[in-house]
Amino acid sequence: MRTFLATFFCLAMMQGAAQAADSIALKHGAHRAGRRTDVHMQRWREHALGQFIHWGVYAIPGGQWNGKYYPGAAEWIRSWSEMPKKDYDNLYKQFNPTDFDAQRWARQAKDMGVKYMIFTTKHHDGFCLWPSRYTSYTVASTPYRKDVVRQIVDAYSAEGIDVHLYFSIIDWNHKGYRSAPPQTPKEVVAYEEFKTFTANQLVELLTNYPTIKGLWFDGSWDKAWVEQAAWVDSLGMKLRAMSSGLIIGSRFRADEYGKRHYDSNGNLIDDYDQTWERDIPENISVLRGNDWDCVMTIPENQWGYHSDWRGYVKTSADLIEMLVRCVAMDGNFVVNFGPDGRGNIRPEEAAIAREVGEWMRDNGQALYGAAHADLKQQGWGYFTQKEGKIYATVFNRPVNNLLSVEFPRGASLPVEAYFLVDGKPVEIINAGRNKRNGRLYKFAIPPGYTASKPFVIVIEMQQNVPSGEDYHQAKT
Ligand code: JFZ
Repeated sequence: MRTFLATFFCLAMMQGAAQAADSIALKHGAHRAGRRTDVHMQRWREHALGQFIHWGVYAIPGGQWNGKYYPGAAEWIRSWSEMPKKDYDNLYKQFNPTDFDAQRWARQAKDMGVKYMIFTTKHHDGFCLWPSRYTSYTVASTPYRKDVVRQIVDAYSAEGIDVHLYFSIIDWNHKGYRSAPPQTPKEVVAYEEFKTFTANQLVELLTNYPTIKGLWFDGSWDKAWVEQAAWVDSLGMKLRAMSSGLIIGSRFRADEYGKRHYDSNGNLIDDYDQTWERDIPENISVLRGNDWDCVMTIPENQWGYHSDWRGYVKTSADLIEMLVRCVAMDGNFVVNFGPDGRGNIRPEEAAIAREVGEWMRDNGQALYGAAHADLKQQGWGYFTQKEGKIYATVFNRPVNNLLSVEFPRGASLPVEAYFLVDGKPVEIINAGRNKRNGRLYKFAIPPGYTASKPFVIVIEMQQNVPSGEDYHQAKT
């Protein structure tokens, strides 16, 4: 019996793919246990900051129609009862962004400090910013005519910024597209055509733009799509075979039980957790060691260009705080831009890009390539770490000018501390043991030190403290 059990457990473990004892056999769940370990994913992980761009014919009405204000997200205006579908579907005839200059956008992104960008090749309306041969509803049919995706890929790549392509599965322009599963034979045929069309377009994108690093999927929540788990899984494999190292988030496919993002065994589907949309996890443990990104709008919920931003608009200070918070939990933070119908980035966004860029020039070292540091969260800010250094980014300077840091029992200890921006020393005070038998240290900000922005203190350690990797190892 014992031998039998031992053999059974060995076999169960050899099944691989995180098949825990109580897990079920899945054909189309996660295909890997834990994080990817290849160089492509490592590069992505080190980006810290990204840019999202939502651009399409919805930028022309810019959230208004016939003088009426559309209260939804501007890129959804076609679905508004006040928006005649015919009018929307003819907007492409006016698409002529004479001010569009991909190099200008790319330089601005570079100055902002972004390392990767995600560009909408096709949003839910189905309008393609590349000249797809599978539909005429593309930029090639507009007065502008030129391939926008090509210009984006070339200009950003020339600046050393990795390009990922956003692609919506929802396509309101394709006659075979539907949200509910097809029922009648006729509907089945039409949906099959839609599937073939979708696959063709994705293959076309990877063929036309082979240097892209990833695909950012959206609109994959329709029941019709979810039911195609096996087919979507094989499509994903085909795309990966075309592009080595291709990065795909968890918003592409469901498992055969219809579970999205995390499969029926709780394992992350594909390469990173894509559920953090305008939302940041409470703490790193909820991520269970998985890679993730947070995509964030500057206004409340506007991705495409809306001429009239109402409600709270985030400042660069808000975004910098979110960025550091994400990187401190091993995530990337992606800020969205919605250029107008003529191809201009609006002044509010340009100011954000400039201000974030200024901060990143002084402090980016604390974020690029940095990882989570498993130290007790403190109210004054966030920890990141790399190469034996802890970076303490201070957002709430304590009135007594003393920053508390608790090092767990047995952990490496601080050797030296200084301001990142000018190398000026910061005094380290050994404050004895904390409650958990670890060490409490105080880092003394000189009372005369003035800073109008969040600042970083570098703490040189004997060696690295535990990182997010430990959550990963605990899981597998
Ligand atoms: C989708 C789009 O509908 C939207 O227009 C935009 O492109 C955005 C990036 O993605 O919107 C979503 C998708 C998922 C959630 C919320 C909005 N979600 O999971 O919470």
